[in-house]
Amino acid sequence: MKELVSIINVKDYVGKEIKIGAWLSDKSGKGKLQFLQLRDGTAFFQAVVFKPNFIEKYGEEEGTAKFDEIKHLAQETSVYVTGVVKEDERSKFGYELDVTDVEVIGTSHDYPITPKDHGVEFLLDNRHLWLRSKRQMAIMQIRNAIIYASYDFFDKNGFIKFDSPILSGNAAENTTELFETDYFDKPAFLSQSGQLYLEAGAMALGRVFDFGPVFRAEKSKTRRHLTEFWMMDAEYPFVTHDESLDLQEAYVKHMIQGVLDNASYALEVLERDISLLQKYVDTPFMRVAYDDAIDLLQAHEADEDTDYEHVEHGDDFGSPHETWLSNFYGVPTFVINYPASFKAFYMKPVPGNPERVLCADLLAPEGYGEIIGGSERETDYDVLTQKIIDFGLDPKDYDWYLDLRKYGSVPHAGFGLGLERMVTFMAGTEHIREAIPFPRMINRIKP
Ligand code: ATP
Ligand code: AMO
Repeated sequence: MKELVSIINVKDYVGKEIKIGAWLSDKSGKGKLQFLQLRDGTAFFQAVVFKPNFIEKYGEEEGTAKFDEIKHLAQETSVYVTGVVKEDERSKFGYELDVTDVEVIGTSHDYPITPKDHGVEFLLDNRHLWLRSKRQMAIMQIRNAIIYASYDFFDKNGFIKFDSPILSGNAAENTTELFETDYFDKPAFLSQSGQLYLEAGAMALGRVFDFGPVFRAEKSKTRRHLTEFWMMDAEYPFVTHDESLDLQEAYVKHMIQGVLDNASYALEVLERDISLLQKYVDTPFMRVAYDDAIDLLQAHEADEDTDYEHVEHGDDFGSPHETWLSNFYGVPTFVINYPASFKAFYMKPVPGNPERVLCADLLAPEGYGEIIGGSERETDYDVLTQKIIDFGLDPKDYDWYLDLRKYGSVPHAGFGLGLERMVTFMAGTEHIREAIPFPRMINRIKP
């Protein structure tokens, strides 16, 4: 069989006859012409079927029969299409395929997702098919580019991939969003973050990272929350929090550049502003103290364009505050030194200011909100034990974690990036549900 060419590569075959394996996503035309919209997962592309060419090649009877068969192909029929690649400005792709043969592989009937607009609940019910759309293909390609850029970044910066468990005997972040399961008559929890295990990894192997699914029983519906999402977590010893911010900035820039370099077709499909993304790579990120962010929010809360509630120093931000700040700053911005009161137990206090902790959330620009949470970790055994008690947790559950402070405790820091938040930001999508193949949300676990 003739070797198949991926649609994304057809530009390398101008003037040549090629064969592609694809699905028919749409079809139009009349009379002697049929336009086939083909997709193969790498890109979408138009093939043109011209009846006189078929008659010339196969004779009147066979040529007409072949042309008529093509005319009646249903959406999502799978086909091998052979044709000659031609440059054509009228085609959105810049190229077209002048078809010489179409071979049906699998038929299709009454495909539910027609080219008209469908409601989002209908599309989510049909997520297994919705993934075939051009936009969803583009988002998944961006997701892939981010994952590859992440591995590349950590590898180049001396990090080892260290896999933390999914089933755990203790909470990592908070106890309100835990999924509990039965583990041979004892309670176990699905991981909310690999961080605590990564800290053990950092004391054993130095720079470590982990990339895997995490689970949070998020009770509310927002456009930024899933109940199952993928987290890129990193941890490293002998580092201060400022140095950690430098690394996070370099990491985010590396991912953006990776998307620009390796997912340009997807960015084009999504009509993402390339120059804006390039600006984020070329401009230093901002660093703003939490208390300054509160002052800013307070100063603007009476403005016409704000729709957030009043916040006091010491309050957590709500999504509307994050959205506003993230729009205001215009470039990715670290908000640092949040109040200890609503952050996790393992964070180290700011020297001389025990009410604030050495942590940062990275807010993406354009209203996308938080994409990274990170901190310098508490290193003192007694202080950490007391913090665990103050948070209403049982130090016995954390004995192994406390051991890390008993045997050669060192300053260390780390951070976690929510992959789907990054995908949403890069793809410029409205809602996080499109950033993962099969989204899990409060009311949705199927398909
Ligand atoms: P995220 O913050 O986005 O949940 P996180 O795990 O770091 O990630 P927190 O630090 O606990 O969460 O919360 C920070 C902010 O995130 C909250 O102030 C709020 O803006 C938003 N947020 C968190 N959980 C929810 C939720 N379930 N619904 C709406 N907004 C939320
Ligand atoms: P944090 O709780 O801030 O930090 O989570 C890290 C990042 O995970 C993403 N995220 C989510 N994405 C989708 N759906 C959700 N429900 C959701 N919740 C969080 C966000 C967030 O910035 N252990 C620390 C990390 C560390 O310090 O190493 C942690 O889990 O992008």
